[in-house]
Formats: sequence, C-alpha cells, structure tokens
Amino acid sequence: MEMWYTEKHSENVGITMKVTETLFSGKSEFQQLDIVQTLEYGKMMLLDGLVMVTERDEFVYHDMIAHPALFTHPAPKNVLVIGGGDGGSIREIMKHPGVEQATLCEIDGLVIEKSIELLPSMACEIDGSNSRVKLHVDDGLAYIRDHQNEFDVILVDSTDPIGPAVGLFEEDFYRLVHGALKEDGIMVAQSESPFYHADIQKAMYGNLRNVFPIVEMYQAFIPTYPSGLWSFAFASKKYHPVTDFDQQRAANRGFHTRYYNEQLHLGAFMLPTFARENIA
Ligand code: AG3
Repeated sequence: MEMWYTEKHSENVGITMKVTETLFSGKSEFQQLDIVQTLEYGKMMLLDGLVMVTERDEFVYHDMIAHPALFTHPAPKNVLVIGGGDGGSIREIMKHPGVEQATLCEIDGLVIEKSIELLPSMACEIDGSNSRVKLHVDDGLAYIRDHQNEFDVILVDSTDPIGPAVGLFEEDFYRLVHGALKEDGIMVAQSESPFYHADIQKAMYGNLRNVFPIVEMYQAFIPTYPSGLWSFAFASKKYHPVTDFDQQRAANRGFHTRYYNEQLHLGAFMLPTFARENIA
C-alpha cells in the first residue's frame, strides 16, 4: 500500500509527498503534531497538517531567518527566538561566536520534546548540550512583556497566522517586540508566500510599519512551502539591511551556510513587482 501526504495550498492545488512511516502523531494542548518519514525530503514535521520543516530543505528557511539580521546588526549578543521549537533557528544563531545567549521561547513543549527525539540535525543545540542556549516553554507575548529592552535580535519563527500564532501577526505584538529590543535592535519574522498570501502580507507589513521605522521584505526559495517562494519581514530600529550591511564581515563569516552568502543577502531584498505591490 502506498501512503501519500498532501498539504493543500488552495482549494485546488497542493504539495504531495510519498511517506513511508509515521514516526509520531499526537495532539498537544495547542495543536496536532505529526512527524513522518518521506522518501525524498527526509523526515517532515507537520503542525495542524501544514508542513513546518523537512530535513532536506530546512537549511534554506533557517539560514534565511537568522543570518540576514545577525550580519546586519554589528554585534548581536543577546538573541531571542519566538516559536521555532524544532531548534533550526537556534542552530544557525549558535554559529555566530559573538552571540553570548540565545533564548528559545516556544509555546508548545511537545514540539521541542519530539524535535530533540526525532529531528536531531535541527534540535542539536536545544537538547541541553549548549550553555549559551536557554529554553522557555511559554507564550511569546507573555515572555516579551516581562523582558523589555533586552535583545539585539528577535526572530519570530512562527506557523501561518492560524491557531496559537494569530497574535504574532498583530500590531500589539510588534509593539511588545519593539520594546523588548534594545535601541538598535532588529526583528525578523517569517512572512508567508508573496504568491499566495497577499492579504496576510498587506496586513502584517502595515502593522509593522506602524511600529518600526525600517521595514523591508526579503525572499527565499523553499520548495516545500506554498508556491516555493517564501518571505521574511525585516523590521529594524536603526540598521538598514542593505545600506548598513557589511558585506566583508559576512564574506569572512568562517562557517558554512548552504543557502545564505554575502551576495545573496543583498539579492534577497530585491523583489518581484507583484511581491512589492503586496506591501506597497
Ligand atoms: N515555520 C512555518 C512556516 C509556515 C509554513 N506554512 C505552510 N506550510 N503552510 C517553520 C518553522 C521552522 N522552524
């Protein structure tokens, strides 16, 4: 018997993968979590039936949520990830030797637990082995309310704006993030597909612009997400991701990144017209 998994991207279109085994399937207090073995993309994690990560293409997402901000800020030391319970974002942050502390604030403890158990290539820095990493199982909103003026960089590594993540796309949340950042801090948030999610982007970038003086969109190619064209929002108090970017520092990074590099950093901020129009 063949098993195929489909995530529908619209009423009539989806992505389908051949699956050999279900490694975990269970419901937490917040959502349905499934981890399955696929034939072409390695292990795949789904939340409420939506693809969060696959072993084969997660490097794109995690490079691109982490490195543009960490190479724009001149000296990030204290970094917070909201969501991101698989640990992939923390893994990339830990490649920066100047980062003294990275905190993961994930609402769903089950995601952390099962990632450590079944997705060790992503969760390798959140398994307790790294003293520079702190874990909090908590609501991101509640956490940053109590941690104002602390962080150089905050990454919002969320799901789509459904379920527990709805609040992470709202202006009130961005105000709290703004307050939790130091006076030259940067926030990056995953911001959906420019091809499929124009309405979400319009609202989200409008909310961000009400709070941050610098707001830019950048793109990445993520084959297992709707349309393959994905985006991130770069919201900053002081540093601009293109004009304040030190290309030399990124070129001399001294660690390997399979997607990010010092030229792509600049290219990622150049958008197709339809994407620019979503947030015009
Ligand atoms: N964050 C999920 C991005 C949204 C994917 N959406 C979808 N498949 N409909 C991924 C978390 C990785 N750390």
